[in-house]
Amino acid sequence: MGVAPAGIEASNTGHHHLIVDAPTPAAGAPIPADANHLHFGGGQTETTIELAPGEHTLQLVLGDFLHRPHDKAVVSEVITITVE
Ligand SMILES: [Cu+2]
Repeated sequence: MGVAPAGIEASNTGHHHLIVDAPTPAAGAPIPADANHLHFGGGQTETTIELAPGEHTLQLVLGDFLHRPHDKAVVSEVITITVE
């Protein structure tokens, strides 16, 4: 898969979404945009975020030009981190 900005329709591309403390987004619907669902619609491939101390889960989900997970979702494992 390649990275393309949101709104750009090209096969086998998408943009990253970082899911924080939320379940894997459902297939076929746009990924919500809120504090738990961060969109990198500019095609960014890195970021810095600040989280409250404690345990958090993180997952990357690639979304298509309309922010929907691909048919056969391209997702990372869910990882758990502890912020001190
Ligand atoms: Cu998006």
